[in-house]
Amino acid sequence: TSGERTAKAERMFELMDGFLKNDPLSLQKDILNHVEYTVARSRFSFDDFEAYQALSHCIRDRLIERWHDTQLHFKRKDPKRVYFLSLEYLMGRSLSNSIINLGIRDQCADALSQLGFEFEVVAEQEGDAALGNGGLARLSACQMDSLATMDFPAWGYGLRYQYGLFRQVILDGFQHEQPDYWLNFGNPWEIERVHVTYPVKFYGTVEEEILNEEKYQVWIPGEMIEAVAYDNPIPGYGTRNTITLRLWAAKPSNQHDMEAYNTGDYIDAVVNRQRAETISSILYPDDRSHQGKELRLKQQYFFVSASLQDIIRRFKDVHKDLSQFPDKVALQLNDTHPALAIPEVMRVLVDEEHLGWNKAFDITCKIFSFTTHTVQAEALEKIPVDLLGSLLPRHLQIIYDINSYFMEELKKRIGLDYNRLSRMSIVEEGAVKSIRVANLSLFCSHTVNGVSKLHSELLQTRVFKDFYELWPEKFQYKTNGVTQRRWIVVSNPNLCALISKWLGTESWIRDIDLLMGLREYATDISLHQEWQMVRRVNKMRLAEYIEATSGLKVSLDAMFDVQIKRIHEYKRQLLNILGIIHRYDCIKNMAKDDRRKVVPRVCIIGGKAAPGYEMAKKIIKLCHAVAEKINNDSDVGDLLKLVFIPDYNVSVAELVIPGADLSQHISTAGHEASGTGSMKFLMNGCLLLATADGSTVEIIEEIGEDNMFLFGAKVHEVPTLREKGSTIKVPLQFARVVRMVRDGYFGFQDYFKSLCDRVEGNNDYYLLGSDFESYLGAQAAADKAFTDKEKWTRMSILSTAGSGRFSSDRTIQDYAEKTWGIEPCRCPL
Ligand code: BZD
Repeated sequence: TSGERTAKAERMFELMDGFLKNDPLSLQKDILNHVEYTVARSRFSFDDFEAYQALSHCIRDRLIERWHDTQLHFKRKDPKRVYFLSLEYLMGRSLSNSIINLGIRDQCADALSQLGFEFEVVAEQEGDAALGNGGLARLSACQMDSLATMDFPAWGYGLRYQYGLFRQVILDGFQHEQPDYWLNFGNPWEIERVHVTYPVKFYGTVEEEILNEEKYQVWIPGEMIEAVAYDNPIPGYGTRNTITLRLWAAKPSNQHDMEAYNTGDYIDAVVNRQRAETISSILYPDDRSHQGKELRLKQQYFFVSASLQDIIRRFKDVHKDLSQFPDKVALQLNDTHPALAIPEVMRVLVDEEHLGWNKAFDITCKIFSFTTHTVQAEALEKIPVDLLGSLLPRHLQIIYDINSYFMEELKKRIGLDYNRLSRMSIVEEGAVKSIRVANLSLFCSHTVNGVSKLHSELLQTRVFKDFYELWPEKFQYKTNGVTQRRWIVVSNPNLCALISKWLGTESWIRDIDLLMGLREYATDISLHQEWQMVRRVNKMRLAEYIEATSGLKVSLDAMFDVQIKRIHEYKRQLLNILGIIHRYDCIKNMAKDDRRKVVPRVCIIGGKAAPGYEMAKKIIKLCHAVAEKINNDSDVGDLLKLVFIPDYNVSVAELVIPGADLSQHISTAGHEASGTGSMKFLMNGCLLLATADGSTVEIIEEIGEDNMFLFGAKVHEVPTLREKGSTIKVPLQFARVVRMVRDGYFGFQDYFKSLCDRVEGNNDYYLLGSDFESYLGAQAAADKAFTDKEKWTRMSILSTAGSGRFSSDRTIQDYAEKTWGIEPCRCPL
């Protein structure tokens, strides 16, 4: 009876001694217990890493308590849930973040210090979880933090890659990639769910079957692989809610075993089994091109199929009738990567649940929403039909069926405009017949979101113009955001304390709009002093890191000028480097006396190039070649330094961003869908030097042009400039710096030739030449502002004060209301 069950539960809770306690003494006991029994080291001798392991297990225990309660609460309340489907998550480190969100940072620091350890040192033992490439993947991580903090009933689904994003090693200035076998040292943040497994099918054939006089398609698969769940609890801040990020790993299915016994070829059978695991073994490191590789497609379907089985099972635990599915479930596609979920839902509803096609399609279109993260039409994913037909024959049929229906609907709207029909078709009839995944996602989702206002306009007027004209109501946008928990509270504790002190509350950590309150003190001299002090300490920390990684000593009085992000031609790291060459050239040609007027700079660049992206790799090499020259030139001294920070990742960002005075976001207008790095710098009071691209347009709306250094062609000017091509007059300085590279001033003349070709005449697609003068102007304005300490500090305070709109809390609130239709479901304390 239920009375007996309650009594039993109470008795067990008593035996457990209630919930774990968070006072420093209890924490010490728990840490020592984990040292002894989990890490299996002696409590008399353990090092920083073992202390990290033990503390992590203490925190994990506490997360699990809250996580259980949250899941139980969701189950009882049965609210509509959102399922966030993403192939990539860049979580970074978990320890500090979890401790902050649990609200026990001081207690943990105390406990450690009484055991003879230092919190910061222990936290630094942790490696990054880097299951993603760049902005898209870090955005997923920020959004998970907001979903948990804001009590939304949400699940994240993804893949548990054994190898995360490669480690970047620089040898002689060249990038080399090393595998990131991140699970080597164990991962305390995941919980293996050996019993949560689903079979995922591949290959085979489709046969027709007749059941009760109805025809059904039956997929007879040729291969079966098992998906095992690994749960990563995601704690919210200031709430008990702790949600799940469920990542799937591939393991061989037991079905294979039967064959092995039959054939008697034991060794081969086992080796074959092993191969199954390759599906989740490696993250694709390319964030631009889609190569139509079978393994990638397998990853996508593997992840989608396991997630949907899990989601449908959870739904069916409580509900019988699948027509209620849209009332209880929202499925969010993070870019087109999980779009196979669309034909998969159709397959389950039609082939397995035996719903009629129309009914199934109606349900499907009500549950999916889709967010795109790109601007370039060329970057849109395509799946070769042959590949899809062999790997997922039934899904190909379903996509064809959807497309026929789509074409019929279209003809009703636009008649026989064949050009337009073929542009909009889900199937592309080209040299390689392919599926246009974006078109599939657009047609079958109720909502498509852009990631900034400008991006959304470009989607409507260029990339998805045809669709927008017919279904304008589907188009929304949600400007990206980042979580202030990680990007201020965890990574910049001094600034965090300062903000709380001046606002007289810590509430801004959950309610970011309160940051605006800082505007009131933007000219207050005592805030200025404290603000400058915090910034200086952060610069010191960064300078130490630079010295440790590159041996270079940098002056704290110099302006720290940072550009960190993936290396791409459109992001124009090359423009930055050419600007640095120009600065160097100017210093060299100056009279000694004039050099005193130069504002000293430390230019910091960091980022990874996709392994097959030749131009990006050349840009990294050029940066090193130029640094070599400048940093060893005694004429220049502290006036100019150039540092490349190797192996840029989330935890490097946490260190670099708080120490930056100026940061660069200088993509050619119209190419950066949003950009989220800028938001992190903004929150930390770093001034921006930027083009009017992506989210910068909205940052201008918040802080005003006066508080940043804006330059470059505007979006609407770009097409004309491109048409003009080589007839544009590029400034002499530009020709000169390119010439220096061409002539071998920095060595490697042959190697850099193609890079120089890329930015001259008609080839200058990203408009480095035509933007150069205005870029130098913005740089000069930054120099001038930097010499006026008061002005700079005011701009810095106003940047932080104006960053509220760029919290992922706001993004998620918007999604919840306008796209997913979900409400908070807060677990009682
Ligand atoms: O997504 C990025 C955009 O370039 C940024 O402008 C934007 O701010 C962020 C978040 O919306 N896109 C990516 O990061 N894309 C990828 O990483 C990616 C990965 C695999 C395949 C294709 C693209």
